[in-house]
Amino acid sequence: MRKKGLYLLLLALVTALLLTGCGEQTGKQEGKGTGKVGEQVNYKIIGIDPGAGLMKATDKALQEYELKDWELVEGSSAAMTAALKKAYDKKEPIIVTGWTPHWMFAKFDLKYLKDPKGIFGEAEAIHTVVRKGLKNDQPSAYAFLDKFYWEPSDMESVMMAVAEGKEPARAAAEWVAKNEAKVAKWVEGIKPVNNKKITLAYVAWDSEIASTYVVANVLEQKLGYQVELSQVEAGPMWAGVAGGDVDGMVAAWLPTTHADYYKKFEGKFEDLGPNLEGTKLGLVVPKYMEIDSIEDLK
Ligand code: PBE
Repeated sequence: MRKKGLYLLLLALVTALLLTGCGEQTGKQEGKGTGKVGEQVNYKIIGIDPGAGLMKATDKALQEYELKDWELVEGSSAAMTAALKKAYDKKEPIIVTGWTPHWMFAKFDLKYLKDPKGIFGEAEAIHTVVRKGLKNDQPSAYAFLDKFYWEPSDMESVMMAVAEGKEPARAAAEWVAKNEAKVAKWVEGIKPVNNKKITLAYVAWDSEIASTYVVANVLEQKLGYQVELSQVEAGPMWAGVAGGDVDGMVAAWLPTTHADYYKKFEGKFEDLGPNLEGTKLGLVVPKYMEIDSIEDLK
């Protein structure tokens, strides 16, 4: 009787151990993405706002790599990073549309999927674009916008502060205070104005929230402007500057990402050139996923 009980207990223990072992293995396989990545992520790529050039590039990638079963999910930058964080915390597989500069690469261990067909383009630059006539109407703002140029690491530090919960205006003000010398060069020799109004358009991309609030802070604090920020979609941002309804923006990704908008409105705006160089776009996954190329999604 006692022997039988012991035997049964042992059997139960061994069975339990075996089951746990098997369960663990399955879990591991799923998390690491061996086999069918598509099934693990329901053939979904988590996108951002539909007007983003990144979304058009991803649509093109789905075609060019013949990923017929796949769906690009529209949303927003905020929804994308929220989905990424949720999956990452649980070590679950996820594929998102991503770009650099972005705080997510500092917060999470991520990698770009290789893009052998070059659909997402080479490194490009973010340009400052203003309405025609701004040079005459608002020479001080124009001179500063023309001068505005910073490094990816500058933008990232503002982005990071916002990602960690700071109000964008506060994060921008703190960055400006910490970078006196750089800011002084941007406004050197420019005459401040007395409370003139100026409107900047931007899209709620984390990178552009950072740059736009920094530029607004400098216009207000160093040059005496009263800045109105207009948060819109990418199409209306370009249309606003081209139509003269807004004075300018610092969010034009060129020559590739916003090529359509650039062509559509060509001749109706003034391109002041790069304010940041060395960007990148693509499909991004956590490093714990065992895929390396967009081709692995087939
Ligand atoms: N982005 C960030 C934008 C430009 C800035 C890469 C998401 C886009 O795709 O249009």
